[in-house]
Amino acid sequence: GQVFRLEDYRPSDYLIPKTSLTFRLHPDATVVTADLTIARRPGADRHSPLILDGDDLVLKAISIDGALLPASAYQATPDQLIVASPPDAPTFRLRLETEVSPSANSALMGLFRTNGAYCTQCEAEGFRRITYFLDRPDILSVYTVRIEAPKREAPLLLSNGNRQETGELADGWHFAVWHDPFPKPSYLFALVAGDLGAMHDMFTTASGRRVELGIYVEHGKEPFAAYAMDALKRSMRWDEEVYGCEYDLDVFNIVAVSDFNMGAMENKGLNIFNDKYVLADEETATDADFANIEAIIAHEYFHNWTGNRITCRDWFQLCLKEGLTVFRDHEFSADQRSRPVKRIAEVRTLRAHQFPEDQGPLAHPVRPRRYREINNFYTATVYEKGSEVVRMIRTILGPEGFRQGMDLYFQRHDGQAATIEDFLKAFEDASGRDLQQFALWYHQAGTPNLSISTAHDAAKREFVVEIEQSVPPTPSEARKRMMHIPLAFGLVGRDGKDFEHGPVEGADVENGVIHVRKRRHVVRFAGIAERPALSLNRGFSAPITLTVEQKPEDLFFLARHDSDAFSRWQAYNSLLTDALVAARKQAAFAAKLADLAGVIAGDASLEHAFRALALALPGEADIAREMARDIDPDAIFERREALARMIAQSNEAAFREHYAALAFQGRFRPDAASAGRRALRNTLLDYLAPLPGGAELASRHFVDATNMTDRAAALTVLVHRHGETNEAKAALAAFEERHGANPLTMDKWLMIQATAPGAATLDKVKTLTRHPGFTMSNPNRVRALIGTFATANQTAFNRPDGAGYDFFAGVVLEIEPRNPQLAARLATALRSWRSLEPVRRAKAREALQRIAGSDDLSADLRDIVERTLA
Ligand code: BAL
Ligand code: ZN
Repeated sequence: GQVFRLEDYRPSDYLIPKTSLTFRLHPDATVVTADLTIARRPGADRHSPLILDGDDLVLKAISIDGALLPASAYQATPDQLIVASPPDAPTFRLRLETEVSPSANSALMGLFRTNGAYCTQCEAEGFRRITYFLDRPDILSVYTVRIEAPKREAPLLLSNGNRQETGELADGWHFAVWHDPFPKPSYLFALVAGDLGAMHDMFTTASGRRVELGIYVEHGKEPFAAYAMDALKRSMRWDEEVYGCEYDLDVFNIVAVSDFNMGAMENKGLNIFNDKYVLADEETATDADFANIEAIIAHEYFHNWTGNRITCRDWFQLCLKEGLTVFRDHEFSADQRSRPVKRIAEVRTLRAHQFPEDQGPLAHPVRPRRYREINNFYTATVYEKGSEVVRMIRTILGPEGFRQGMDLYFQRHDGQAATIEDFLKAFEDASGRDLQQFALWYHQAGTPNLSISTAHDAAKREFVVEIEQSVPPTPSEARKRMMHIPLAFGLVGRDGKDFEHGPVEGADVENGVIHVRKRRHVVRFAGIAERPALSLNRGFSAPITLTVEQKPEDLFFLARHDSDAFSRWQAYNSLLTDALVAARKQAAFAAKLADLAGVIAGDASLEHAFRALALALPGEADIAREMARDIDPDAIFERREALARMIAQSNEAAFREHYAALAFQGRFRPDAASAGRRALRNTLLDYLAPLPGGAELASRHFVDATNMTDRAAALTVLVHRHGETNEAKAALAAFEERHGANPLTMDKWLMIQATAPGAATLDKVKTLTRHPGFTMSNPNRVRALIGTFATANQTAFNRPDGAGYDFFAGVVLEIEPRNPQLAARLATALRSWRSLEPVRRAKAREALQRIAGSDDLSADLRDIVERTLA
């Protein structure tokens, strides 16, 4: 396939200042009329042809300035429309008529049907499946959209912007006209038509603009939108208070649909959501679902300024909107919930998703330089590492400098399609800082490592920290340059307070941050009388790995006393990881770990959620990542179980007592504190489950549960630890009986079974593909059953006989013709195949080769498997 390169960017010779669209909706034959005002870009060649993008289109009619175009004047294929000699006038009108079939559109890109409604998804290149267009993000156009449909079938007609006109038509049809005054790229176009229920509210912006808010859902689901609506209003207020960003239209609508490839989409004034990230109540959604809804509602809303008002010049700049907007939603959640708990959760996610990507065959820079299929670059690197890079800019500039940089970015680039260079320049100009070396974070792939050793000289009262930087090679980047790494730190004294140090030599150190810029630094801190415990990468100031020569007693000390909550969590987590990776046999070490678990579980000065996160053992995939090669998932599973049992046994009485004390009878609340209490109690249940009476305890927890968080946690414990018992079978049946009619809740039922450890789960998953609630045509179902099996079931997916991979390859190939994007995303589950032990490695490669060798692969899936095998 074609490779697109950053250095090949050229502005288009033509612009489309105005776009008028008319949709006459029909399930199999929707007629789309596009009336485009086209202008030649000043300075462009007068003789250049007009070349518009298409994808799978049928052209029905074409005219320019009112005159039909003779066949000799243009060339139309499903993928392209070329007008060889467009009029030599400053502007002209091109009118196109295309016909598309929403019901035949199973790829869920362009205009498609979901639950009887019409819906669009245009990012990144879906608009060209609706009409021929300059479908690239630097073509900003003002849209007017007229939608016509039978009133009975589609009483609701929505598009971007403000509603301008509505009216009746013959034969029971009606229409609505929407106008969006803000020029936007085609990927932000959206249309929804159907018969949906609504929840309405109002928001008054800081300057007094009254905004009508609407959330549209399936009839009967309106009450499930209440939490999302509340999150939306809090997001709107937060963006005003923290960034001075106000909403700019008279309406803001959100539509929840059940068939959607992405989590959600930020179309101007009309966000479209996967219903999983809108619908919630205590009976159907877990605390994690509530937190995700809050974060994603905020994320899509925040795109209005970072993505929509300022968009991307080209798709290489995707992180310009995504990394920045993830950073903004992270900060929003931190402000709404608990900052340290949120930070720990972010880092766990980054390590679980981005680190393996950065350390495997699909590694790419935050701003890639080339792609074959842009859909495959909506990655953890672009999103999550992209957010970490923005966070580092704030660390380097300080909060005020960062805000000044953001203000300048908004002021300079509002209404434009910008680049990462523009973004960095705004921070450089606002702060006077040089970010040239820092910019490598955007250009260079791979997770940097800092290797650190320390020495203390009591006579000289000097503490010396030696730092060595390395950046591992990644595909097509063998040699790396040294990065600018802001390393937050503390020198912790015996009283738990940070030492005030004297002058520092060997690196720039300011506000508790060492600026690592070279391969090697020897940093000398004067005025340190006693050997401190070194607390490093506080708050996870840089997305790196650390190799530290550190005494375990320092980590035990930091786990109790570090003033930085993240680092306290990190210290204990490092000890657990050590115990799991090195399988330290010293009983004394393990006993100290278990003691500390008891202390953390009962420490009332710590938030419940923090305690739950600290007690959660590193996952099997986390341990595998630390081991890096020759991974045997069964051995990792056994070690992890053994450590969990040891911690539980030595704290049994205390854990039972805390578990009982955390029971709560009051009214359900989804807030962070209540969720934290449930999280800790459910973590303790997981520890107690393998002990005598565990199945009965979990069964009682299940029966007594008054909300989905507790019910799902108990079901997980029963199915994963006591799967063969009557208690587990009864609970599965009771869950199905209670929630069988709600697909989103049944996704949890599928997911819990798909992640049960052990080889036998494979057959269970195969059986579940035939369950009436499962279908390969809904992305959420596929991700719940197949996606979690492949990404979160280390033992069953990685069966040494290769049967897990083989089944998986078959499913990927089955989904591929229907929905290439979903198939490609699933296939990334095999990206770490090279780190497996030789037997599994060979089997995984066979599965990848089987996919690669199949005929007619889509560009999406071919790109993933070829890079994975390269
Ligand atoms: N732009 C795609 C969905 C999102 O990141 O908001
Ligand atoms: Zn986004």
